[in-house]
Amino acid sequence: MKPLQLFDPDSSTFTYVLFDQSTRDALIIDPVDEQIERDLATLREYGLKLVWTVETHAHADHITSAGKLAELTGARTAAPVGCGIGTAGVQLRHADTLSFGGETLSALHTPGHTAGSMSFVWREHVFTGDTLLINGCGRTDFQSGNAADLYRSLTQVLFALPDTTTVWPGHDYQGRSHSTIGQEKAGNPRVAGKSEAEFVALMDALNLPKPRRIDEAVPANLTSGIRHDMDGALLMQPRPTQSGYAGDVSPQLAWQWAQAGRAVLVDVRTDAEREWVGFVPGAVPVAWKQWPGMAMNPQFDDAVRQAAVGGKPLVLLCRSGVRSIAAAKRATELGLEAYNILEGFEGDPDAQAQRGRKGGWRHHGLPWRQN
Ligand SMILES: N[C@@H](CCC(=O)N[C@@H](CS)C(=O)NCC(=O)O)C(=O)O
Ligand SMILES: [Fe+2]
Repeated sequence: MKPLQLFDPDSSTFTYVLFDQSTRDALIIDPVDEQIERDLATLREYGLKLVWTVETHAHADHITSAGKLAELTGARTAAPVGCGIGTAGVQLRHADTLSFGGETLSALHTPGHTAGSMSFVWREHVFTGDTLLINGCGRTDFQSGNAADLYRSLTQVLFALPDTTTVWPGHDYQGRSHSTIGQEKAGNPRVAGKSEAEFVALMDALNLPKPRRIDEAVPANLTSGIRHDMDGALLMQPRPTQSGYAGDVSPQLAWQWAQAGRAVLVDVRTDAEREWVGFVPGAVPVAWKQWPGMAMNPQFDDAVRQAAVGGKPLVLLCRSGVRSIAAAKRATELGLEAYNILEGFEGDPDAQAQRGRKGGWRHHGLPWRQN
């Protein structure tokens, strides 16, 4: 069984989709923001249900679509614990596994390109991110990179896999798609037959230009590609937008409005998410299920029309503010006054604190309940 390999020509990035052939549960590795429509179309074409988005590291050259994919498909997000991607729901450690249907992906900590970088093993395949590239390896001159660590990750972790293991890299800049551990061990010009000192000297002398998008990409990737307004928590006046809905409000302001009967809270997460993460008391539950390009959901239209009794404004919340914006736009199209709640509802604050994330409904001292 082989992974689906997808390519983003702008950043030369490979994205991989793995799935269980009978349950159709799928996992995506290193999805690229600009390719989200292609990836959603691929999932539809193969009849797959995305259950995990996984990052090999916090990328410097492109922005991930992990946060958006999670919002649109209900997938959970996973990233290496050492990468500082605080928004990822699961912080992976060496030897951790992720299940999709009856299939298992195993994490290998392979530092060097970045300190947190990981590779992932599935069956007879290894997804090496920017640790091992075909006839090359990731650079080590930025983002906590370290050439000696990379040498050890290559020679002691990846080259310890069976020679027949297929290598699926994070990038290729010369039109190649995959390799094997045996081929790379024998012929990779950066590392084959080289001592650690020789490898470090070679890496130190590369003098590569800085990636074009690094200043924009790294901060965005630390929040799974979703950029929050960090002032959101302090916003006690609605902030108007030009984006087709009335404005953004903080969770506190939304709650104040709801308590005072000035607005109706609408929770656009799915039933499964509400059960899993927690319920916001009094919020009208109506899932926003529209995938890009799909027809509108008439149930949503009916439910929000009913919720806006007496012309009351609606304040919409989801997990991280992607679906709630789309839903607020739709409610506005229906002639309703609709606001988006910044930062959404991420559940257990202790788990969030561990993930280094500051947002979330309960974090703001607002009530919630677990079923
Ligand atoms: N020209 C590319 C450079 C990309 C780049 O530096 N890629 C990193 C991975 S994030 C790398 O390790 N490249 C290895 C190499 O170029 O040898 C850009 O501007 O984005
Ligand atoms: Fe990279």
